[in-house]
Amino acid sequence: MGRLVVVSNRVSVATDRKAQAGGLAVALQDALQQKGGVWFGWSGKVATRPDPEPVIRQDRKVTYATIDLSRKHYAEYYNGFANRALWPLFHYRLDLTAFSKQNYSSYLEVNKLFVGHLLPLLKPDDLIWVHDYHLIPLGQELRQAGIDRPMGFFLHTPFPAMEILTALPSHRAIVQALCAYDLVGFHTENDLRAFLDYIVHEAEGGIMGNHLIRAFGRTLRVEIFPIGIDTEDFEKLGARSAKTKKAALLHNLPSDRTWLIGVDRLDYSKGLVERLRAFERFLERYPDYHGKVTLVQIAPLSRTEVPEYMDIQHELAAEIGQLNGRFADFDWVPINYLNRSFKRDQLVEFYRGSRIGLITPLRDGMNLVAKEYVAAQDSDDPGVLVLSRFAGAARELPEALIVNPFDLDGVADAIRRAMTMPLEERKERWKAMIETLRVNTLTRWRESFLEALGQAPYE
Ligand code: ADQ
Repeated sequence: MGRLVVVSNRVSVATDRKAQAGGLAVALQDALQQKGGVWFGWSGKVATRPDPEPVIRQDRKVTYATIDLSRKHYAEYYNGFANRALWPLFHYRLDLTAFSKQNYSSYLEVNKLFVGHLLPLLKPDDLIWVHDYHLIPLGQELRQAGIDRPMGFFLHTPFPAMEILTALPSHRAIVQALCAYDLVGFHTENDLRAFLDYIVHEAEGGIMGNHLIRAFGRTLRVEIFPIGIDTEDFEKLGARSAKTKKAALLHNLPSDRTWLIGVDRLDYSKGLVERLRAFERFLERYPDYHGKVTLVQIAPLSRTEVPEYMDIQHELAAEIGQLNGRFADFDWVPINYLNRSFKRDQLVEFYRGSRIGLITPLRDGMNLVAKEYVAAQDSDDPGVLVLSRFAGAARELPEALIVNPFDLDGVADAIRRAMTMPLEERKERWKAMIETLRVNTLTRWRESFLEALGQAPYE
C-alpha cells in the first residue's frame, strides 16, 4: 500500500493532539500515521532570510516539511491572490475581490516552489492529496515535473457559479489546473453542479457518467465528499460538560437567561453583521424577550492584514456598540462578544449551554460549527439549530430551522420559533440530525476520499 502525501497551505505538526481545536488536522494525521507519509506546507511564518528551505521533522511514520514564505510571497500569494481574490470570489463577494496580475504570478510561483521542495520527498507509489484554494495549480506543476501518481484535490470552500467564476481573469487556467488532478472533491451538489456547468459551457468538456468527466485532454473523477466532524468525541464532551455544570462563561450569569451562540472566524463570509441586525430585529419585534436572551458571539480575529478583514472588524464593533447601547440595561447586555479562541471542551460547554445555535453564513463550504453544535446537545433537552441555507451543512441538516441570512425578518422569526419550540419537536429534529452526523463523520469523509483516489487512474 502506498504512502499518503498531504499538501495544504498550513501544516499541523502532531505534538499535542488535545490542544488542537481542528478535527481536520487530527483526521489527516491519523491517516498519515496509519499509512506513513509526508505533510507539506507553509510554516505560517514569514522568512527572515532569502530563499528559505523547508524544515523537516520526523514523527514516527510521518515526515512534516514546512517552509517559510518570503515577505513578497506572503503579501502577494497568501494575502493577495488566495485571500483577496480567490476567497471572496469563491464566496460570491465580487465586490470585495481584488485582482492583480502580480499577485497571480506570485500564486503560481509559490505553487511551483512548493513542488520543487516536495519532489525530493516523494516515493514512487505515493498517493497525493492536495487541499484547498491556495494550492490549485500544485497538481499541474507536479504533472509537469513528471509525476504520474494518483493525485486528489479537495476544495474546502464553495465552488462558485460560472457567472461569478468567469469574472476572474485567470478562470480558465484555474479550472484547467484543477483538471490535472485525478480526483476533485467538493462539499455539496451545488458546488459540483457549478463546476460541471463550467466544464460543459466554458471548457468544451464532457460529462461521461460514473463521476467521470473529460476536459482539457484528461479524464478525471469529480464527486462530493461532505466533510464531517468527530461526532462521537463531541457527544462525549457534551455529556461530560453536563456533569461538570460549569461552563466557564455561563456559570456566573443569571440562570433564567437564554443563550444563543454563534462561533465563527471573523470573516465577512460568515454573515456576522447581518446576524446582529437580525437579532436586533428580533429584539425590536419581540420586546418580551428584553432582559431574557443574550447572544454570545465568539469570533477570533482572522487574516488581520487584509484590509477587508479590518473593515469587517470595525463594522462589527460599531454594530455591537450601537445595539448594546440601544437595548442594554443595568443587568443585561444583549450581545456578549468574544474575540478569542477556546479549547474544544470549552466550546462544547458553550454549545451545550445555549438554547439556540445561530449559524448564518452568507456562504460557507460546509460549516463545521453547525455540526458541532448539534453533536454537543443534551438528547433529553436539545437546543435548536438555526442554519443558513447558504452553508453546505444545510444540505445534510434539513431538520434545522433553515433561514435566508439576508432576510432579517425571516431570521428574527426563526429565533422566536426556536425560543418557543416544544420539547417534543426539538427532540425530533435533533434526533434526525444526530443520526446523520453519526454516519457522515470526519473519518468517513477521509476514507471515502482516499478510497476513491486509490482507484485512480480511472481511464
Ligand atoms: P472555516 O471557515 O474555518 O473552515 P468551519 O467549518 O466552521 O469554518 O470550521 C471552523 C472550526 O474552527 C470549527 O471546528 C470550530 O470549532 C473551530 N473554531 C471556530 N472558532 C473557534 C474558537 N473561537 N476557538 C476554537 N475553535 C474555534 C473552512 C471552510 C468551511 C469548511 C471547513 C472544513 O470555510 O466551510 O466547513 O473549512 O472543510
